[in-house]
Amino acid sequence: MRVLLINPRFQLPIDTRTTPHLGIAYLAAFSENRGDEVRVFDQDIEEVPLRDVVREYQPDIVGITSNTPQVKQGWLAAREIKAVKPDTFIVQGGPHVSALPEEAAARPEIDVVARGEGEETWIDLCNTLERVKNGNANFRVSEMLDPKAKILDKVLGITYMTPEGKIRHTHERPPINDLDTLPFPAYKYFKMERYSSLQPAIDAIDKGKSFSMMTSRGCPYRCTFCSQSVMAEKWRARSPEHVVKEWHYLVENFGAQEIGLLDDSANIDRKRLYRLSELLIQENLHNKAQWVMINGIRANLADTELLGKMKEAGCKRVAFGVETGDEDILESIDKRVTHDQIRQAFKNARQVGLETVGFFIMGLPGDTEETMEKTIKFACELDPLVANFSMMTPYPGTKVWEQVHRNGGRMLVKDWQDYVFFEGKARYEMGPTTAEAQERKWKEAYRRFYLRPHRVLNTLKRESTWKNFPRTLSMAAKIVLPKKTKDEKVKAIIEETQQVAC
Ligand code: B12
Ligand code: SF4
Repeated sequence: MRVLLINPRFQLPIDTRTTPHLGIAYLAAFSENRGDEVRVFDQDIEEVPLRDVVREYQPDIVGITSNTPQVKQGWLAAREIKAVKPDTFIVQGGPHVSALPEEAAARPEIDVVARGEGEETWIDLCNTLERVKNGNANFRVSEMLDPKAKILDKVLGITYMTPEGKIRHTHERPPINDLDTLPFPAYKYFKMERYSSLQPAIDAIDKGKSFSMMTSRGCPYRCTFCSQSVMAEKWRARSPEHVVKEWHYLVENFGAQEIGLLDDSANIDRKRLYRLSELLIQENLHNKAQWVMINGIRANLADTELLGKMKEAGCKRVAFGVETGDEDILESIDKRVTHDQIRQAFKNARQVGLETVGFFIMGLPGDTEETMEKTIKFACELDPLVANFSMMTPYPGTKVWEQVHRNGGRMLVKDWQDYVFFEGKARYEMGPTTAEAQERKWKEAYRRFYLRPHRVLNTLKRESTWKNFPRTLSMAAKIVLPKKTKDEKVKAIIEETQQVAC
């Protein structure tokens, strides 16, 4: 079959970099193993219109990924495909539709929603479609969705709307148990030369060959603000040996110079991470590509022995989710870590020579001017190399979303595309957590953290400041200058997306 996988267009209101989508890369690898012809269309970097690709390629099945701010662009893409080729079977997956499957399933341009971890569901759908289409010259997508035909009943983890307008959910799909059975992400379907670098939030060198990797999936914690709609609560890990094989593959086939680990909580099993570090040294990979932890690792499990070995194995930077400087709020968000553990983790990282990133949230439920002040002070005390202050954005499926909707909070964003948190705009307000206080403290946080004299001096001394000078300049402008209006291109995208109901 001909498979088309789409990462819908998306713009962040910050200067952003582009990176191949790992979820799409896994789906592509599974499709390749099934024997399908595969194409990836990443709207962030494509120059040709989607409709031209569909007209020429004539896909049988299209998979569209979507997080919350991307979801409407996903629907627009699906509409464009159906307008060119109405019998295309369109599946939408990813974090947003996993949290709100009914909303997407009810859209006429979406045939099926894949909930949660998607590889097995995707292959199941491809097998089913192929079986139904085989020898059926008059195939119509509605045949698949007809409940009387029971075609989709056995495909676990999906939601769809029947031709009569009824929403059906099949049972949950159990998570993939043995992650060592996963193929490596299939980057060969991506136009690799068009991607800029690893992460917008991290100062990797622009145009450096950087790749993402996930060595474990899931997280056993359930912090109230975190959107955990995709991966199961059960934490599952790849073996260090399997990870090292992929490391070799990225270094030797793609010339990877930098690897970002995207795990939600990479050090849940500290022995595994220690062993991975040992293997990287043994296999001489520690000299080939430096690596950074993109997401926070657990502060309560970050001892000097582990961090020291990671440093020896080529790790450059670790991140910790600090979230708040207020003890009571820290407890209320269920982070299950204490400020002393966080202090110790930063101290340990510094002791072994690792750079640090701290993630902080302004506007957690219960936050007031005073508690946000404590967050700023705590950030300055910990003094990580990078302090990232997000605006609390209640995503569907999170506990904070429920709190806001049940406890009389008020969402200040109406459109899914505005569910982004790197912009200094409050996304909700509730009780003492006013929009005005959130926005003022967010701005103050950046100014006070980064404009301290020793920070300015350190920034000027850093090599990456000068290597990425235009980027550094634009970041600095964001801290000291008022927000600029969005440029014409961004405006056009926003207007286009506003035509789709949220
Ligand atoms: C790396 C990352 C980024 C990177 C790259 C994003 C990207 N396009 O890959 C950057 C830094 C750009 C980023 C930005 C943002 N991110 Co982010 N990001 C992640 C992170 C840490 C890893 C993503 C990943 O690679 N996962 C591994 C792959 C294998 O999983 P996956 O992509 O979800 O795909 C699987 C399933 O979802 C499903 N699936 C997905 N698509 C499809 C399609 C089909 C057809 C099928 C069948 C299945 C399927 O199958 C896949 C394989 O199992 C996740 C956390 C996480 N654990 O996933 C957050 C996460 C996705 N991000 C999140 C958020 C909120 C954002 C931002 C909105 C933040 C902001 N700035 O305001 C922006 C959005 C920007 C954008 N362009 O997408 C949330 C999403 C919540 C939501 N409701 O949408 C997450 C879940 C973090 C969290 N726990 O809250 N992010
Ligand atoms: S914030 Fe981190 S530790 Fe908390 S639930 Fe999300 S991934 Fe897990």
